[in-house]
Amino acid sequence: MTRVFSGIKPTGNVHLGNVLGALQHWVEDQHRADSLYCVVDLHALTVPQDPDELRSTTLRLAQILLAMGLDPEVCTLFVQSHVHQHAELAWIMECTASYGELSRMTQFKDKSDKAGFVSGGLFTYPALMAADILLYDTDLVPVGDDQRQHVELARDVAERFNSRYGDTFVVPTATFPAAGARVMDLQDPTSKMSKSEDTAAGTILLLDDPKVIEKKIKRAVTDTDSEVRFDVAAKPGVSNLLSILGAATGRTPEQAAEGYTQYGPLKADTAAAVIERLSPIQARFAELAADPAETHRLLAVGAAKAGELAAATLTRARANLGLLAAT
Ligand code: ATP
Ligand code: LTN
Repeated sequence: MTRVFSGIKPTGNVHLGNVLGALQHWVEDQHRADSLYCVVDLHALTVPQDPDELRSTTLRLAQILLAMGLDPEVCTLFVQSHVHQHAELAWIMECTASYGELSRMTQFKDKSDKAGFVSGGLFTYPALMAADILLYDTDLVPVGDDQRQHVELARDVAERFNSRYGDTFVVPTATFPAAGARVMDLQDPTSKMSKSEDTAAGTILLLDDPKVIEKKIKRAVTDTDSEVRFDVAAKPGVSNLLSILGAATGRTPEQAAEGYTQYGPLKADTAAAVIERLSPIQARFAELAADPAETHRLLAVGAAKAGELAAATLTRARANLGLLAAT
């Protein structure tokens, strides 16, 4: 059976871009493949975190994933740091990736230009991501467009390791959702909606109140003429609304554009579609948040399942590398 792996960082608040660009596909995929989904808390450490905040954000993110419909009986849901093999294989991946490859990562360039403190981890982050993926003999890695380069690196590193040390890792392939692959900031539709660089008015949070969602969409930046048409280069604001409306209702942006001649009704319908999509998730989240012990229990089951697979792969990698077996 095809093996799928993906991860999400427990930083900031889950937003509509995460939901439409990634998480809703995870929920669908879990029934089609042998899927593992991971709250990648070690990845959050590339920038300094407040410990209490990190703990609660990690738990809350797991609850959001469960609320969205990830079913621990169907897929494997776990927290990255609960499976120690991630950090261990990451070192091996750092030693397999080249400095030049890591230097070419555009996300590192973007983030390091903006950050005051640039950690070593921010630079080597793609090696940890490669470890996440390769530990599980992953075939497919569903990600947003922004992660394309990182998955490409994981492929290159897997191939290099296999050719140096013999067949060890499955070479993964990235997959990208057709609709809503990139949800843009409502106030700045040329940059992506993001957890860490959010503009409050331009980011719709999964747990936003319906009234807030309505207001944010009503105030979304549109374009100077008044034509409703999907054209990302010429009309980024309107195209973003069409991507959102399409992804929230299972259609392409072009299909979503049909019948609209004005921005007002497009915004009203987009807000209604987003609220209808998010409300049931919010209700289920409230139930889970009231019983944290149950989430901890489910995460322990996930970590045990993931740990077994990870241990087998790491043992194989260690042996092929020539690390002396501990007896
Ligand atoms: P950060 O801003 O800290 O990089 P993020 O909001 O991009 O965070 P991640 O945790 O990096 O979120 O990503 C989780 C998943 O959501 C990834 O698959 C990513 O590609 C996807 N994703 C993130 N932002 C968007 C977006 N605006 N549109 C579509 N998908 C997105
Ligand atoms: N880097 C990704 C999150 C991530 C991931 C992964 C995604 C970490 N490890 C493994 C897919 C597979 C991000 O920032 N969205």
